[in-house]
Amino acid sequence: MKHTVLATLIATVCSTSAFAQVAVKDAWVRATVPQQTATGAFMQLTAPADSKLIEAKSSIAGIVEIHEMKMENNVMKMRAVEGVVLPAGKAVELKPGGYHVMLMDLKGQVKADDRVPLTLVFEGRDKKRETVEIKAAARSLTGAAPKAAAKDDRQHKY
Ligand SMILES: [Cu+2]
Repeated sequence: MKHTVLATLIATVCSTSAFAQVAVKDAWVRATVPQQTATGAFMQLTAPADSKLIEAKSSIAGIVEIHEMKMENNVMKMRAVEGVVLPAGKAVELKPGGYHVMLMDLKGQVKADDRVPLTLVFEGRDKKRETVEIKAAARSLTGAAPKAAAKDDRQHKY
């Protein structure tokens, strides 16, 4: 009986926060070499209701922007975007070759296995903002990155 009560309580608490928060999965940051001043953060976002990733911050970078990478005339180009649209319940991928959180003016080298703090700001249709704090694991370039991603890196000048 006690278990049932507790389980119900947990379910209530969890569903409340799940409803309010955008789920962030598999967040990672590309590790850097010394003197490198910028890198990218990648993750999968699933919003419970239509919303938008509008801002990102990190204590390891002086400037953080939301970028989109696209092939234009066979050249991989990236540009800052106002945000990433997150349709309700649909997982949206921030990945090499697509959307990413650009960390610039880095305060130091990002080493593999570092835990990089990221603050993500989302805005719902009602213009209500919500902030999600995460820690993204740094992964090195020489790690098991997919081949397609490695190919993009040669054209994408961080
Ligand atoms: Cu970028």
